[in-house]
Amino acid sequence: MLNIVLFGPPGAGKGTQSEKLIDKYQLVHLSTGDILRGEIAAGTALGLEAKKLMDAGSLVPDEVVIGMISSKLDQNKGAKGFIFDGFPRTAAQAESLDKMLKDKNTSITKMLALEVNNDELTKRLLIRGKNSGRADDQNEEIIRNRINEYNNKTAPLKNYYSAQGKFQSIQGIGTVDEIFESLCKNIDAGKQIA
Ligand code: B4P
Repeated sequence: MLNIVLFGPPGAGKGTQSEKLIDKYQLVHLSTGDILRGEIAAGTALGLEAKKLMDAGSLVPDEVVIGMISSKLDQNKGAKGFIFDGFPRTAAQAESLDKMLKDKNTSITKMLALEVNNDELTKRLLIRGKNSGRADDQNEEIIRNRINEYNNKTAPLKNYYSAQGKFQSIQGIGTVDEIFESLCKNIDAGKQIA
């Protein structure tokens, strides 16, 4: 199986690149952000709880997102592989993901980290906020909180995957197609070795 963690700060292009990667490699796209927004749209109790945290730019509790990913893995037993987009975001999530995949006799192939500076991230998210209506893209203070959450809780996962020899940094500034090409080169190089 090809299991890719697409990593990066908010606005780095994870969602944008995931859409292209699932098409090319026929993978199942698991975005915890999208699943949570689906819960909000459906008006579930989980969605109502998550909305308060998401609107403030804070992370949703680990047990909530781990449970969501676990059931999605069970629902996609025949998949050729997965793109994990926005998950894991904490050490506890990364450890749980490793355990869940091990139980299914598979593992993460690679963690590809899109690198984008804070000024560019803020610019992209404010532009998206104008059209998307997403509360967490509307003002700089919330965006700053999301970037801080990323730096404090999520960025350390680079070390977690480096220790497993799976971390790869990717330049996240450029055109969508240029970045896609870098990601594909990296995935394809890994496939030749495996
Ligand atoms: P996400 O939905 O993951 O939100 P995101 O980080 O903003 O998405 P992404 O990074 O994919 O955006 P993209 O670059 O594609 O999470 C939202 C919230 O959900 C979190 O804050 C948290 O509260 C909660 N949550 C989700 N997962 C969680 C977890 N595991 N644990 C706890 N809480 C969790 O797009 C950004 C913009 O940039 C777009 O407008 C795009 O068009 C543009 N763009 C993309 N590539 C570009 C390029 N090359 N050049 C210029 N612009 C580009």
